[in-house]
Amino acid sequence: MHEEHHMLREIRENHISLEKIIGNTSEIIRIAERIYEENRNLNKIFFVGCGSSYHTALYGAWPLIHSRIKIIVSPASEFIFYYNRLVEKNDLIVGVSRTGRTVETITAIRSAQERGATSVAFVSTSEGELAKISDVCFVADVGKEESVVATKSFTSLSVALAFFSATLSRFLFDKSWDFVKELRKLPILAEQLIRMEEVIRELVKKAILYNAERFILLGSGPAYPIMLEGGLKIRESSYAPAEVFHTLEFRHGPMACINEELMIFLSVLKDEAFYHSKKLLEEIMEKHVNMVLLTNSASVINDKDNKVNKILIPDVESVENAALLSIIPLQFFAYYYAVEKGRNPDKPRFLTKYVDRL
Ligand code: F1P
Repeated sequence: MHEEHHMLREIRENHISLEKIIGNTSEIIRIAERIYEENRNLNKIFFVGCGSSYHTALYGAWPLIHSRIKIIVSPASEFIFYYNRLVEKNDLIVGVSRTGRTVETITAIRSAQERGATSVAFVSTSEGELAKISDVCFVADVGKEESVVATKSFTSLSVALAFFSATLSRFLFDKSWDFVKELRKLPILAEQLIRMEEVIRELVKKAILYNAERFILLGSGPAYPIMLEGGLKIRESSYAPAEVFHTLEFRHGPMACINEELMIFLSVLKDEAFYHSKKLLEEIMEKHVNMVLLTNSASVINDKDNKVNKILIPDVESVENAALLSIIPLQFFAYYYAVEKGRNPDKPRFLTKYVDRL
């Protein structure tokens, strides 16, 4: 029965589409080269998208956020209403969209073009309008994605965009990124996580047993957009409230919401935030909350009584890749939780594959 859902099949295909993207980086390098050559006085870069594609924009802009160039990442709608005023001739706009048909993203690209900006599209099909109107376009070959809920297209477009940003930052500032060197490992590591499907299914059964009805997801740095995406997967496929915060923001209000119905997903990855995320983890543990820890550090907690559910992310060197991989267990969780709740995750109520009205 579960096998019939597109969403499940598509989560299981994450590694295949990642393999295709990583085998096609020369095309992305060509695009970055062209942008660099034709825009020597590049001033600002806007990244826009909606829903999952907005999360891709946030994750994919990360390498450039650490540069001297001005970066503005926003939902495409916010760009149309506010940020487009800031666009000038030497600016670049990057629009992300799985379908290339989302009205806000198309409108954002058009309005930036009218103000003289160069536009790049990251899409998963050349058939949408976005591919046709953009100055440059990268089409990620993710194969068919039939579920309304984006899964493998999210991982592929996110890797493609982050690689593009890292390549541009190499041309512009001679900066190299460790996550780029590790990209080749991603498909195999994704496959390792896909093999954890049964573990996640058990975790969902526990969540049902605990009466978990609400979720909070916490992450920082490049894991923040990934947790945003995990929260969206839960909301879209099961309609359960799933809020997402930057990790330490939890102490600034959300902490008051702890109750028996809550389950917290906390990402603790080995980076600058590690020590502080670990301290928050200990603090939450004292409050006896249902918790799932997503970590690439097996020894992060002393949990002899096995009170905390742990999902071990393969130990890659770069936090960017560890963060990205974390979405796979979250996709499985969202899927199985939805099925347990009697929902059809392929066709969430009131949702369509893309929005065509403003
Ligand atoms: C954007 C999006 C999807 C979401 C929903 C509505 O689509 O927000 O992420 O799942 O179906 O549209 P796109 O611009 O990436 O095609």
